[in-house]
Amino acid sequence: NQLLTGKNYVIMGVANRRSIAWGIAQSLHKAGANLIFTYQGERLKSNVEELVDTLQPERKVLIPCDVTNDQDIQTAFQQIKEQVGAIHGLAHCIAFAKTEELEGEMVNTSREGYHLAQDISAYSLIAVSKAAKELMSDGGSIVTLTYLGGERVVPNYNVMGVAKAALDASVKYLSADLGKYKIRVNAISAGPIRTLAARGISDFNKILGSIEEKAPLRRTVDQAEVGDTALFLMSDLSRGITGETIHVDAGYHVLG
Ligand code: 0WD
Repeated sequence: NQLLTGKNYVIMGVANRRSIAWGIAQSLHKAGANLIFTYQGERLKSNVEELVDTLQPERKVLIPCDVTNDQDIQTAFQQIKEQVGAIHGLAHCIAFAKTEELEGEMVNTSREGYHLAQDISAYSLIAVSKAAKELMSDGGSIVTLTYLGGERVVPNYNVMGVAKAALDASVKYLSADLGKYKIRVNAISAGPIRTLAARGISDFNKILGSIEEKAPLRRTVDQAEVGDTALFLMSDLSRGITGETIHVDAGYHVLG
Protein backbone atom coordinates (compact mmCIF):
# COMPACT_ATOMS: atom_id res chain seq x y z
CA ASN A 1 0.00 0.00 0.00
CA GLN A 2 1.56 3.27 -1.14
CA LEU A 3 1.05 6.85 0.09
CA LEU A 4 -1.78 7.72 -2.30
CA THR A 5 -3.28 4.34 -3.15
CA GLY A 6 -7.04 4.44 -3.77
CA LYS A 7 -7.15 8.23 -3.91
CA ASN A 8 -8.18 10.55 -6.75
CA TYR A 9 -6.21 13.65 -7.70
CA VAL A 10 -6.99 16.31 -10.29
CA ILE A 11 -4.01 17.70 -12.20
CA MET A 12 -4.68 21.00 -14.00
CA GLY A 13 -2.14 22.50 -16.42
CA VAL A 14 -0.30 19.82 -18.35
CA ALA A 15 0.68 21.38 -21.69
CA ASN A 16 3.59 19.11 -22.63
CA ARG A 17 6.19 16.77 -21.12
CA ARG A 18 8.16 19.70 -19.72
CA SER A 19 5.18 21.04 -17.75
CA ILE A 20 5.65 21.11 -13.98
CA ALA A 21 2.15 19.59 -13.83
CA TRP A 22 3.56 16.56 -15.62
CA GLY A 23 6.35 16.24 -13.05
CA ILE A 24 3.69 16.29 -10.33
CA ALA A 25 1.63 13.68 -12.22
CA GLN A 26 4.61 11.33 -12.34
CA SER A 27 5.35 11.65 -8.62
CA LEU A 28 1.71 11.10 -7.65
CA HIS A 29 1.39 8.17 -10.06
CA LYS A 30 4.44 6.45 -8.53
CA ALA A 31 2.75 6.77 -5.14
CA GLY A 32 -0.31 4.88 -6.38
CA ALA A 33 -2.66 7.80 -7.08
CA ASN A 34 -5.48 7.70 -9.60
CA LEU A 35 -5.13 10.82 -11.74
CA ILE A 36 -7.66 12.98 -13.53
CA PHE A 37 -6.25 15.53 -15.98
CA THR A 38 -7.76 18.80 -17.17
CA TYR A 39 -6.27 20.64 -20.12
CA GLN A 40 -6.86 24.11 -21.53
CA GLY A 41 -8.56 23.18 -24.79
CA GLU A 42 -8.55 21.41 -28.17
CA ARG A 43 -5.09 22.79 -29.01
CA LEU A 44 -3.52 20.60 -26.32
CA LYS A 45 -5.85 17.60 -26.37
CA SER A 46 -3.87 15.10 -28.47
CA ASN A 47 -0.61 16.09 -26.80
CA VAL A 48 -1.96 15.52 -23.31
CA GLU A 49 -3.77 12.35 -24.37
CA GLU A 50 -0.53 10.88 -25.67
CA LEU A 51 1.30 11.73 -22.46
CA VAL A 52 -1.39 10.37 -20.16
CA ASP A 53 -1.39 7.17 -22.19
CA THR A 54 2.22 6.55 -21.09
CA LEU A 55 1.20 6.81 -17.43
CA GLN A 56 -2.35 5.48 -17.11
CA PRO A 57 -3.27 3.59 -20.31
CA GLU A 58 -6.01 1.69 -18.49
CA ARG A 59 -7.67 4.76 -16.90
CA LYS A 60 -7.50 7.78 -19.11
CA VAL A 61 -9.53 10.56 -17.51
CA LEU A 62 -9.01 13.73 -19.52
CA ILE A 63 -11.32 16.71 -19.34
CA PRO A 64 -11.13 20.09 -21.11
CA CYS A 65 -11.22 23.12 -18.79
CA ASP A 66 -10.37 26.68 -19.75
CA VAL A 67 -10.22 28.43 -16.38
CA THR A 68 -11.33 31.78 -17.82
CA ASN A 69 -14.75 30.19 -18.38
CA ASP A 70 -17.02 29.48 -15.36
CA GLN A 71 -19.18 27.12 -17.38
CA ASP A 72 -16.09 25.09 -18.34
CA ILE A 73 -15.10 24.78 -14.68
CA GLN A 74 -18.58 23.70 -13.66
CA THR A 75 -18.86 21.14 -16.46
CA ALA A 76 -15.38 19.77 -15.80
CA PHE A 77 -15.98 19.15 -12.10
CA GLN A 78 -19.42 17.70 -12.84
CA GLN A 79 -17.72 15.22 -15.17
CA ILE A 80 -15.07 14.45 -12.57
CA LYS A 81 -17.83 13.76 -10.04
CA GLU A 82 -19.57 11.40 -12.42
CA GLN A 83 -16.37 9.56 -13.27
CA VAL A 84 -14.67 9.18 -9.87
CA GLY A 85 -16.99 10.53 -7.18
CA ALA A 86 -14.86 12.06 -4.44
CA ILE A 87 -11.45 13.63 -4.98
CA HIS A 88 -8.63 13.94 -2.44
CA GLY A 89 -6.49 16.62 -3.97
CA LEU A 90 -6.00 19.11 -6.75
CA ALA A 91 -2.82 20.47 -8.33
CA HIS A 92 -3.32 23.93 -9.88
CA CYS A 93 -0.42 24.49 -12.30
CA ILE A 94 -1.79 27.29 -14.44
CA ALA A 95 -0.58 30.78 -15.26
CA PHE A 96 -0.59 33.15 -18.19
CA ALA A 97 0.57 36.63 -19.15
CA LYS A 98 1.11 38.17 -22.55
CA THR A 99 4.73 37.93 -23.66
CA GLU A 100 4.91 41.69 -24.24
CA GLU A 101 4.01 42.28 -20.57
CA LEU A 102 6.97 40.16 -19.42
CA GLU A 103 9.67 42.61 -20.40
CA GLY A 104 10.41 46.28 -20.13
CA GLU A 105 8.96 48.54 -17.50
CA MET A 106 6.06 47.72 -15.15
CA VAL A 107 4.44 51.12 -15.92
CA ASN A 108 3.72 49.89 -19.44
CA THR A 109 1.42 47.11 -18.19
CA SER A 110 -1.95 47.42 -19.95
CA ARG A 111 -5.26 47.21 -18.09
CA GLU A 112 -6.27 44.25 -20.22
CA GLY A 113 -2.95 42.45 -19.72
CA TYR A 114 -3.17 43.00 -15.97
CA HIS A 115 -6.70 41.58 -15.82
CA LEU A 116 -5.80 38.59 -17.96
CA ALA A 117 -2.77 37.67 -15.81
CA GLN A 118 -4.83 38.02 -12.62
CA ASP A 119 -7.77 36.07 -14.03
CA ILE A 120 -5.82 33.04 -15.28
CA SER A 121 -2.98 33.00 -12.74
CA ALA A 122 -4.70 33.99 -9.47
CA TYR A 123 -8.51 34.08 -9.62
CA SER A 124 -8.59 30.63 -11.22
CA LEU A 125 -7.29 29.08 -7.98
CA ILE A 126 -10.30 30.50 -6.12
CA ALA A 127 -12.75 29.34 -8.78
CA VAL A 128 -11.41 25.79 -8.98
CA SER A 129 -11.11 25.51 -5.19
CA LYS A 130 -14.84 26.23 -4.94
CA ALA A 131 -15.63 23.49 -7.44
CA ALA A 132 -13.12 21.04 -5.92
CA LYS A 133 -14.46 21.60 -2.39
CA GLU A 134 -17.77 20.04 -3.40
CA LEU A 135 -15.95 16.81 -4.31
CA MET A 136 -13.64 16.72 -1.27
CA SER A 137 -16.10 15.01 1.03
CA ASP A 138 -13.30 13.41 3.09
CA GLY A 139 -11.19 16.57 3.12
CA GLY A 140 -8.38 17.19 0.70
CA SER A 141 -5.24 19.01 -0.33
CA ILE A 142 -5.01 21.83 -2.86
CA VAL A 143 -1.56 22.73 -4.18
CA THR A 144 -0.68 25.64 -6.45
CA LEU A 145 2.58 26.82 -8.02
CA THR A 146 4.04 30.20 -7.31
CA TYR A 147 7.33 32.02 -7.85
CA LEU A 148 9.70 34.27 -5.93
CA GLY A 149 8.77 37.14 -8.26
CA GLY A 150 5.57 37.54 -6.22
CA GLU A 151 7.57 38.18 -3.03
CA ARG A 152 10.18 40.52 -4.43
CA VAL A 153 11.23 42.13 -7.68
CA VAL A 154 12.63 39.74 -10.25
CA PRO A 155 13.59 41.51 -13.50
CA ASN A 156 10.97 41.18 -16.30
CA TYR A 157 8.51 39.15 -14.21
CA ASN A 158 6.41 42.32 -13.87
CA VAL A 159 2.65 41.72 -14.16
CA MET A 160 3.09 38.03 -13.37
CA GLY A 161 4.85 38.97 -10.11
CA VAL A 162 1.77 40.94 -9.09
CA ALA A 163 -0.44 37.98 -10.08
CA LYS A 164 1.71 35.61 -7.98
CA ALA A 165 1.43 38.00 -5.00
CA ALA A 166 -2.36 37.79 -5.36
CA LEU A 167 -2.10 34.01 -5.68
CA ASP A 168 0.03 33.80 -2.51
CA ALA A 169 -2.50 35.85 -0.55
CA SER A 170 -5.34 33.72 -1.97
CA VAL A 171 -3.61 30.59 -0.62
CA LYS A 172 -3.68 32.10 2.86
CA TYR A 173 -7.32 33.25 2.73
CA LEU A 174 -8.49 29.98 1.18
CA SER A 175 -6.64 27.94 3.79
CA ALA A 176 -8.32 29.94 6.56
CA ASP A 177 -11.78 29.24 5.16
CA LEU A 178 -11.38 25.67 3.97
CA GLY A 179 -9.61 24.27 7.03
CA LYS A 180 -12.92 23.54 8.72
CA TYR A 181 -13.76 21.18 5.86
CA LYS A 182 -10.38 19.43 6.38
CA ILE A 183 -9.14 20.93 3.15
CA ARG A 184 -5.56 22.17 3.17
CA VAL A 185 -4.26 24.79 0.71
CA ASN A 186 -0.56 25.25 0.07
CA ALA A 187 1.82 26.62 -2.54
CA ILE A 188 5.12 25.42 -3.91
CA SER A 189 7.44 28.23 -4.93
CA ALA A 190 9.50 26.60 -7.65
CA GLY A 191 12.86 27.83 -8.84
CA PRO A 192 13.06 28.62 -12.55
CA ILE A 193 12.57 25.57 -14.80
CA ARG A 194 12.67 25.60 -18.59
CA THR A 195 9.02 25.06 -19.65
CA LEU A 196 6.66 26.49 -22.27
CA ALA A 197 5.52 29.21 -19.84
CA ALA A 198 9.13 30.10 -18.97
CA ARG A 199 9.89 30.69 -22.64
CA GLY A 200 7.86 33.89 -22.44
CA ILE A 201 10.17 35.43 -19.84
CA SER A 202 13.00 37.39 -21.38
CA ASP A 203 16.55 36.62 -20.28
CA PHE A 204 15.44 33.27 -18.83
CA ASN A 205 18.89 31.78 -19.54
CA LYS A 206 20.50 34.54 -17.53
CA ILE A 207 18.19 33.76 -14.62
CA LEU A 208 19.11 30.05 -14.74
CA GLY A 209 22.82 30.92 -14.86
CA SER A 210 22.59 33.15 -11.83
CA ILE A 211 20.81 30.39 -9.85
CA GLU A 212 23.63 27.95 -10.67
CA GLU A 213 26.13 30.47 -9.48
CA LYS A 214 24.43 31.74 -6.32
CA ALA A 215 21.82 29.30 -4.94
CA PRO A 216 22.93 27.50 -1.76
CA LEU A 217 22.83 24.17 -3.63
CA ARG A 218 24.61 25.74 -6.65
CA ARG A 219 22.17 24.26 -9.14
CA THR A 220 18.71 24.68 -10.57
CA VAL A 221 15.78 22.40 -9.72
CA ASP A 222 13.72 20.15 -11.98
CA GLN A 223 10.10 19.08 -12.40
CA ALA A 224 10.64 15.84 -10.45
CA GLU A 225 11.76 17.75 -7.36
CA VAL A 226 8.65 19.91 -7.47
CA GLY A 227 6.63 16.73 -8.10
CA ASP A 228 7.97 15.01 -5.00
CA THR A 229 7.17 18.04 -2.85
CA ALA A 230 3.64 18.04 -4.27
CA LEU A 231 3.44 14.35 -3.33
CA PHE A 232 4.35 15.27 0.25
CA LEU A 233 1.72 18.04 0.29
CA MET A 234 -0.95 15.74 -1.18
CA SER A 235 -0.20 12.96 1.30
CA ASP A 236 -0.97 12.53 4.96
CA LEU A 237 2.68 13.22 5.77
CA SER A 238 1.86 16.94 5.54
CA ARG A 239 -1.44 16.72 7.47
CA GLY A 240 -0.48 19.53 9.85
CA ILE A 241 0.48 21.99 7.12
CA THR A 242 -1.82 24.55 5.49
CA GLY A 243 -1.54 28.13 4.23
CA GLU A 244 2.16 27.47 3.66
CA THR A 245 4.56 28.15 0.80
CA ILE A 246 7.39 25.65 0.39
CA HIS A 247 10.30 26.88 -1.70
CA VAL A 248 11.70 24.20 -3.99
CA ASP A 249 14.44 26.39 -5.41
CA ALA A 250 17.79 25.01 -4.24
CA GLY A 251 17.60 27.57 -1.42
CA TYR A 252 17.79 30.65 -3.65
CA HIS A 253 15.07 32.51 -1.72
CA VAL A 254 17.25 32.88 1.39
CA LEU A 255 19.57 35.23 -0.48
CA GLY A 256 18.89 38.94 -0.11
O1 0WD B 1 10.21 28.38 -14.06
C1 0WD B 1 9.08 27.94 -14.12
N1 0WD B 1 8.69 27.23 -15.14
C2 0WD B 1 8.14 28.21 -12.97
C3 0WD B 1 6.80 28.02 -13.12
C4 0WD B 1 8.71 28.68 -11.70
C5 0WD B 1 7.74 28.88 -10.66
C6 0WD B 1 6.40 28.70 -10.86
N2 0WD B 1 5.94 28.28 -12.10
C7 0WD B 1 4.51 28.10 -12.26
C8 0WD B 1 3.87 28.85 -13.42
O2 0WD B 1 3.73 30.22 -13.13
C9 0WD B 1 2.54 28.12 -13.50
O3 0WD B 1 1.68 28.60 -12.48
O4 0WD B 1 4.20 26.76 -12.53
C10 0WD B 1 2.93 26.69 -13.17
C11 0WD B 1 3.05 25.74 -14.35
O5 0WD B 1 3.85 26.34 -15.34
P1 0WD B 1 4.90 25.57 -16.24
O6 0WD B 1 4.84 24.12 -16.01
O7 0WD B 1 6.19 26.28 -16.10
O8 0WD B 1 4.42 25.93 -17.72
P2 0WD B 1 3.49 25.21 -18.81
O9 0WD B 1 3.95 23.85 -19.11
O10 0WD B 1 3.44 26.18 -19.98
O11 0WD B 1 2.07 25.14 -18.12
C12 0WD B 1 1.26 26.26 -17.86
C13 0WD B 1 -0.08 26.00 -18.48
C14 0WD B 1 -0.38 26.50 -19.89
O12 0WD B 1 0.46 26.28 -20.82
P3 0WD B 1 0.69 27.39 -22.01
O13 0WD B 1 2.16 27.59 -21.94
O14 0WD B 1 0.18 26.67 -23.19
O15 0WD B 1 -0.03 28.68 -21.73
O16 0WD B 1 -1.16 26.68 -17.92
C15 0WD B 1 -2.27 26.34 -18.71
C16 0WD B 1 -1.77 25.93 -20.05
O17 0WD B 1 -1.90 24.58 -20.27
N3 0WD B 1 -3.16 27.44 -18.96
C17 0WD B 1 -4.48 27.30 -18.84
N4 0WD B 1 -5.23 26.25 -18.43
C18 0WD B 1 -6.57 26.40 -18.42
N5 0WD B 1 -7.15 27.54 -18.78
C19 0WD B 1 -5.03 28.51 -19.23
C20 0WD B 1 -6.44 28.61 -19.20
N6 0WD B 1 -7.07 29.73 -19.55
N7 0WD B 1 -4.03 29.36 -19.58
C21 0WD B 1 -2.89 28.69 -19.42
